[in-house]
Amino acid sequence: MKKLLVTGGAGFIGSNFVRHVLDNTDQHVTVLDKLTYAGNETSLGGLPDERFRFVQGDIVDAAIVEKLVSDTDAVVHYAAESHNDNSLQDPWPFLETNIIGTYTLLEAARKHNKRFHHISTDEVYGDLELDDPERFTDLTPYNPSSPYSSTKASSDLLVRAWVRSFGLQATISNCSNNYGPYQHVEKFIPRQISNVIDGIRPKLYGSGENVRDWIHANDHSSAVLTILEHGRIGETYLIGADGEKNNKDVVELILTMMGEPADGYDHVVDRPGHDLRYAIDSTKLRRELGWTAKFADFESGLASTIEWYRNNEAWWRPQKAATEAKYLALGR
Ligand code: NAD
Ligand code: TDX
Repeated sequence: MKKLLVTGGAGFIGSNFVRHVLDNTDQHVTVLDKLTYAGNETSLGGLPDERFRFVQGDIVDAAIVEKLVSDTDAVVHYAAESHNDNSLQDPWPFLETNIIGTYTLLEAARKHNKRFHHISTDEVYGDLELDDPERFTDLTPYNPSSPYSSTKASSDLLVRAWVRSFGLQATISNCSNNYGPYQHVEKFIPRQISNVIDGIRPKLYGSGENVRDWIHANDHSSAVLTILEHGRIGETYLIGADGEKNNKDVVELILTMMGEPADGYDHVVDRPGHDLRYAIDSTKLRRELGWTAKFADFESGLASTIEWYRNNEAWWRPQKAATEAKYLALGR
């Protein structure tokens, strides 16, 4: 493969993957991104012109999708509406982008017989009890809770159907919660870091007992490239780095690392339908494809993420006030 089309490459994880590919391979990358409120072209600054191209456009637009897919060797599909809280306020953009957009890409990949990798989430499996000894595997039944996760589950099922019915050369990955630089300040970790910088007390939904399985975005990117290059067609790989932590512990860690008292946060009204716990068993990816996480130490990854937000206020500042205004209206 010489040419990759990366959808959603101006977002948090997509931009990380683009940098990872350009740094570690000789491939050429075209990004197709609508630049919604979540997209930021400056996340792709300083990339080599001769191997990188940015196209602003919508994955629901069949004409632009077909043109770009016909001119690539493989598609890596990150573009999505990605925030659970937004999906509870207005589900429609999630149906449009996550379902119709994925369908539009699949049809173009089918017509032009292109390799396809679909990026998805562990949220398609629903949630686990805190004491459940089992973790999610690719055999766990789908049981999504939110409009966001149900549209991601729908998109996964479309990919599976295109593999089985049309022989599409596709793989799927379902990853746990990512953290790292360039994440929108609507998400948990950057919201709390930027709150502390602004002298606002961090906001914990409900009791804060909810567990997320954290992985650094750099590890997600290396796993996706491994699957794209070596994954078996038709297979689903779960990506995780054994990073389970409850939200309360993460907030307290952020406060302590930023020199504030560990109890300097507020409990706010819970998210409706809030998933209790996610946990990934990534044995298949590790054993079959030999992938390992390099940034598995959460505390040092968090410290460098805090440092990045301190040093890159110009990147996140334009989004902060509007994001907090939306949360204020929800009482969160
Ligand atoms: P993000 O919201 O930061 O970025 C999404 C990007 O997609 C933005 O650049 C946006 O402009 C673009 N986009 C949205 N709608 C589009 C459309 N119709 N056409 C073209 N571009 C469009 O999201 P993220 O956190 O980087 O997530 C990327 C992918 O990874 C998503 O598919 C998400 O479901 C998946 N994922 C995320 C996480 C996580 O922890 N953030 C974990 C597992 C999987
Ligand atoms: O202010 C907050 N306070 C809080 O307690 C926010 C924004 C969140 N939370 C909680 C809710 C979750 O339990 O923190 C946890 C993480 O919240 P989010 O960052 O919104 O992530 P989550 O809902 O877990 O979903 C994320 O991981 C899976 C991504 O946003 C999804 O795109 C991905 O699929």
